[in-house]
Amino acid sequence: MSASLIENPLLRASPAAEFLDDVLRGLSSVSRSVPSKYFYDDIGSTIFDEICKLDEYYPTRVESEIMHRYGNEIACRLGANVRLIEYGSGSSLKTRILLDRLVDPCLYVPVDISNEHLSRMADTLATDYPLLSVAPVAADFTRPFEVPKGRFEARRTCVYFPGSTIGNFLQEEAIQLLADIADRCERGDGLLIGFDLRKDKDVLEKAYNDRAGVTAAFNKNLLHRMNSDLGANFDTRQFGHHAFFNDAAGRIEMHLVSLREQSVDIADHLFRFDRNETILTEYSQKYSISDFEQMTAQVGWQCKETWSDKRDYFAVMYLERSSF
Ligand code: AVI
Repeated sequence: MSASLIENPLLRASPAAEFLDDVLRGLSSVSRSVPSKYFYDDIGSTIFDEICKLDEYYPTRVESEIMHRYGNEIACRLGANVRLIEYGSGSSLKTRILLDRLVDPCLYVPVDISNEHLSRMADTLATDYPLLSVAPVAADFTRPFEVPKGRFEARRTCVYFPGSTIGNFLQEEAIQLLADIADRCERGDGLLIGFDLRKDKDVLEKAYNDRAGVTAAFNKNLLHRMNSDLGANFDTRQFGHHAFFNDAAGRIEMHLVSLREQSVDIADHLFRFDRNETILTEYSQKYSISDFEQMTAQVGWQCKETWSDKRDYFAVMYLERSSF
């Protein structure tokens, strides 16, 4: 079998009109916000890759360590001839650790909102794994999308959702997403998911306030993106990055802070900002293993095994679709 990249031109990421609607709605509400999925244009995805290399940003490093250490056990759990669907594939670096250990995977379907990033990654992967069929899907996985079947019958489907992206959803949204994933699966199909664990506030806050300012640039790229894609006129120097741990809610919150009183025009809508007024750009929920197990059990998932690191910073959980 030769390298196989299955084109899927009908499936496209969310269009600009949706971005505009979401921004106008988010900035018009009393507590202003912009959904964090809009971080990931081509530039934002590249900055995110830089975040993943930072000393302070432990999640990527620790999750990769877990995958290296327990990769064979994890691959055994998934079994041979699996159809692997990855939610939010980004650069698929952790996936390689899994692909290196899986026995004859039938099909790999990376799903990502950033079109350019996705097709570059899928090309490289198809070259590096010549026996693997790769079928990229450019889509917002919070909305319905179709998954190609592939040429060979898979023994089971496994959804891979690494990177603690689940933490970027409010709890009720996370539950809905886990229910949607369950709907796409049959009894016995799998979910392999990585999530960040609750830990010392100082460690958490350092991870989202790195000294080199990469996370600040990631946050502020949202303003650049609204300027370039929506014709907004944010003065990006007049907004600052603010990230802190909200202890009561158990999450990191990331905001853009207006550094002075100012007005911004977006598609003929004028938004006035007071000094110190903020736009919420991201939640990053930190879970305990038992909370996560309970949350997934509500929507038809049964936890089979969990792997974590020595300090209990991060967890990778394997679950199977049970009958309700
Ligand atoms: C993608 N997601 C899991 C990251 C996180 O840690 O919540 C996004 C991020 N935001 C700032 N740094 C990283």
